[in-house]
Amino acid sequence: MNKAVTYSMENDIAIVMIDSPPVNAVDQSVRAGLKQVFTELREKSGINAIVLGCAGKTFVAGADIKEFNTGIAAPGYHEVLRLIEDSPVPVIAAVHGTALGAGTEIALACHYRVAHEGARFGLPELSLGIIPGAGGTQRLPRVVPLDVALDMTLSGKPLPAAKAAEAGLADAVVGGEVVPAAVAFARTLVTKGAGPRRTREQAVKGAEQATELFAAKRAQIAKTMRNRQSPIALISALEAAVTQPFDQGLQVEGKLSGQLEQATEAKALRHLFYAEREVRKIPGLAADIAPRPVARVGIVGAGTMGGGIAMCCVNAGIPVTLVDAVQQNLDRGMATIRKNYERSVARGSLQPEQLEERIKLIIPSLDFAALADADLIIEAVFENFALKKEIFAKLDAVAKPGAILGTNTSTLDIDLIAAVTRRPQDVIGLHFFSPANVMQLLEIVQAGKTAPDVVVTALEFAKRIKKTGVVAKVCYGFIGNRMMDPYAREAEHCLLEGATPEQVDGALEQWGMAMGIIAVFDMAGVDIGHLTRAERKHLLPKDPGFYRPTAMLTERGWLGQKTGRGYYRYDGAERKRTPDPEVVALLHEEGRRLNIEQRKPSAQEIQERCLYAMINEGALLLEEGITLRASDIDVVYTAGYGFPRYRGGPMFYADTVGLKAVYDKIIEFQKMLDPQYWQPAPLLKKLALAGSSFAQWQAEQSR
Ligand code: T1G
Repeated sequence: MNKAVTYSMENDIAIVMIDSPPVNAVDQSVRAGLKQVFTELREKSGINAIVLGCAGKTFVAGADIKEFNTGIAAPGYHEVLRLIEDSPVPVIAAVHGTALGAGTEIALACHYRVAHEGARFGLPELSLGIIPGAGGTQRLPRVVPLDVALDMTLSGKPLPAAKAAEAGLADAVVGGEVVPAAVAFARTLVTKGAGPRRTREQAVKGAEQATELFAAKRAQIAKTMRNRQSPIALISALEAAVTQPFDQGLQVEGKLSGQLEQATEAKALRHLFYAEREVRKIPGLAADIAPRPVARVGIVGAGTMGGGIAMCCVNAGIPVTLVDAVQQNLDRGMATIRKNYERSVARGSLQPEQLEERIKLIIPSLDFAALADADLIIEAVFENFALKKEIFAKLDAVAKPGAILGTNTSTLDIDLIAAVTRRPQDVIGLHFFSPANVMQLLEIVQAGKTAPDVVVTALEFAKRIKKTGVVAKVCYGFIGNRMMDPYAREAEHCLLEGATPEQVDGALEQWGMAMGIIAVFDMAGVDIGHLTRAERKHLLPKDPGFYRPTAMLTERGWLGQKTGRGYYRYDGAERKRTPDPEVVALLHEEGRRLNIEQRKPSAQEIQERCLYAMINEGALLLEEGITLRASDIDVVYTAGYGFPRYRGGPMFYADTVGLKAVYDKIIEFQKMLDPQYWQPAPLLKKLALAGSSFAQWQAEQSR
């Protein structure tokens, strides 16, 4: 037996255990081990049932993703799973943790499934741009109803054990150790003479609704999963389960799965899988630096951001002291938090008792002294430099020694904020994105004097509150907003050249952005950017057209959704945007007044100008050392800015276009547009002319 898969006997029941840390991902050694053991057990007498379980924190969590780049070495999945399924005695899967991808597929090849109450089953392959490739699309609808199989595979959301049992995916749900429970379950099967229940021999459940189900799902993915191949392939594979015999259905799944694995979409999503784990690794920070304990968090500012951050903490069970200068703000902040949780209860995603537990974890106070026992204090007040400095001076006086002082600023210089304290080493940027209780991204800004263990603590805190923490150094806008500036600058300039807001947003959304940037400005408030730029007027380009549309709308009080009109009009509660001819005429007239050529840029030009300006800024960030890796930029944009995951992030996308093509287009824009904005970043130029890529550059940096 290889060490990845072993078995032992408990009287007439064989207990097979997979042990392949850290998550029992299936690689060649696991498949070979399963083949060897199940072949041996087939020939062994005196066995009446087999239990298959896993050591460690979880049942098989999926195929080893590293194999996608190397190919699946023999024995293949179908050979191994068929061996399990063809066992002459009942095979019972003992499932705990997260049985994802191949994990659920192995469990489906078993005849019965016993799940720990905390276990979850899932087929999240779409999140990797592929479809289940080990029979999942053929076996799942033979165990759960077709509509459940469709929802599980399209959403990729894991199914908790109780719901899995309701659907028929788990035959028993237990509270204690799952392997002994599975052995007991096996014994009952043997006693009652229940033999193998081979999944492939079962009929698809709910096949009679197949036609309308598939039609409805195809319509849904056409709208919500644009530009992607894997969802379409998934429906075809599930359809084969209904229309074809099992073995032919497996072949359809295999063909579709093979086509997807090497497509750009899958490569982009695998890139992000690794990138989202790489962000936690900070070169130069010793791996053994311990995080400081964070048992209580203080938050200054009970507004939208402060309230959202408080929710993130109490959702993770961390008590919060929420401080504001005005009782009315505190009351409004607490009421907003309660209202947000009530919406979750109404949606069924939160139990009423959980709502009260979380609210109880927040102590509102008007007194800064209430922060004295906080281990981490996050300032989340209005973006005003003087106010922030005043607050940090007060925090310096009340916070206990070793407390970490975080600022949620998105644009101000954290070095200068730290300088008003006697503890600059304890000051760090914690830039949440609004709404903080929803958005995944947390930019962790390491100021010049921030201590290494403060960075490590921030990364640990991010994981604890289920955020994706990305470390940045201090510059205007850090990573995300710094790159958003040129991206939005081009979008706005197109409006002065004859394009309309719906053409600009349409081009960006058709390309894959969750929301066009013009509509984003309306949602966030058109004046926000304008006021921030007003604070640094002396640093702005000498260009009357620079963000001129935002200035004009702000001057008129057309601030977006919050005033019922901005670039678009917003009527009714659902805030659906409708074009505003008055704004279009105003901006085109302004463009002519500024002698800007009315070029009416095409959708492709809008996409290239916005995206390549963003990519070029990203290259500057890499050169300046503001960000550690090109893949960190990709994580920032896919986790915090609605950048389509199936394109991998700005820098991965640039590599798929080819840096030489990006560079050549920038040179073309330099001649066609305002050259001050189209100076190629030296790193981009160097890599483009060398035929290299950001990925290669990053790999060389990490050697
Ligand atoms: N392959 C290889 N390594 C993996 C892995 C995987 N599937 N999943 C996790 N790891 C590594 C990860 O890189 C990290 O390594 C360590 O385990 C801990 O991970 C045939 C084709 C299971 C919920 O998509 O969702 O099966 O950085 O930090 O927060 O049809 O990992 O420490 O060196 O994420 O506790 C389907 C992906 C694959 C599951 C655990 N399965 N993994 O979360 O730990 S496709 C997935 C996860 C497939 C079949 C198809 C999570 C987790 P390192 P972690 P965690």
